[in-house]
Amino acid sequence: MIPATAISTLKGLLDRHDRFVLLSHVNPDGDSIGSSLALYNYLHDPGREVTVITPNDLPAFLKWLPGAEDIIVGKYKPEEAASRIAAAEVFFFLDFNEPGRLKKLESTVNGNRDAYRVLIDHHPSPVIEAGLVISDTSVSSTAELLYSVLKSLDATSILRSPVAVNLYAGIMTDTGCFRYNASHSATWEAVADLMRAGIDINDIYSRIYDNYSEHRMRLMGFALDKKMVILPEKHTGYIWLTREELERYGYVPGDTEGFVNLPLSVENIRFSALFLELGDKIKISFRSKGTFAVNRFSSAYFNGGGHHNAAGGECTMTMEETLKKFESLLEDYAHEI
Ligand SMILES: [Mn+2]
Repeated sequence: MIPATAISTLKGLLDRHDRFVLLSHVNPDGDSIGSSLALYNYLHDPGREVTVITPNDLPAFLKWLPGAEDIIVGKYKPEEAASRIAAAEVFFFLDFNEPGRLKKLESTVNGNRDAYRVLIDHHPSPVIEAGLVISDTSVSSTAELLYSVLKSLDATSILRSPVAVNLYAGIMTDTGCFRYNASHSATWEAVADLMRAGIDINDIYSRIYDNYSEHRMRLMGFALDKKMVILPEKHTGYIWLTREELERYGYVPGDTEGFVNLPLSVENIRFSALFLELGDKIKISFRSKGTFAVNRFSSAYFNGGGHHNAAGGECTMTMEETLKKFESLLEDYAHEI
């Protein structure tokens, strides 16, 4: 339940202000884009200036979402992003709670001290300072949390298709099509409600998941056949891809989306990781099933964090050293996994 005081604060902000900037995190995923665009479509009104800004580009499989064509990508249009941010009266931070995830936009956002800040997120331990914090780690996704917020603001709002399609896309992608973080009945009640808006869930699924490039499918085949390491005694599996291998398959950001989950489909595997050589670092994703807290593991050893069963991290060592470090840590953690 969203506290009544939060809803009345939001109502006041929407009544008093006209310029809203909705901020998404770097490498935006389905939840951050779905949430931003749902709120964008909800707020959209001739009397208002509502802008969705992302630090870098969104993956191609999200570009069809209603309103996506209006998103300003900071990396491509830094001046336009900066002027909208400077003019904003209200910022919404959606699906992240750590200011560094804005990358270069962070200092621009911090330059506007007058704008009211609203945080809507489901990650643990928010560090963004905001006048209004709507944070709940028990929900499946920011989109589900935003669904409750919009429903409390105006019960009919979510019955508008552009809002409902985006909320559904956020919930669907953040739960891996309802395979994880979807064990609360409230998630399914939200989905049932969104379906009453007349959205076509098969079409949304297909546009997001049956929309991969040929080279991405071949990269996945290569990763599974040649680059997946399964350690049955450690209940762990991981995939590692070097820069050269990614380039060979014409890698573009988003291509490895979901790869980290693949080892979890192997019997008795409860902990999985994906190591990608990107930029001057090894970017890491972790997933687990059950009690093993990958966010704590990542923050302790790989400079990252996230959720209990899904986290990110990074390492400045070489791929070989990173994998060696990871495998030696598994010795210590085998009993917990
Ligand atoms: Mn999320």
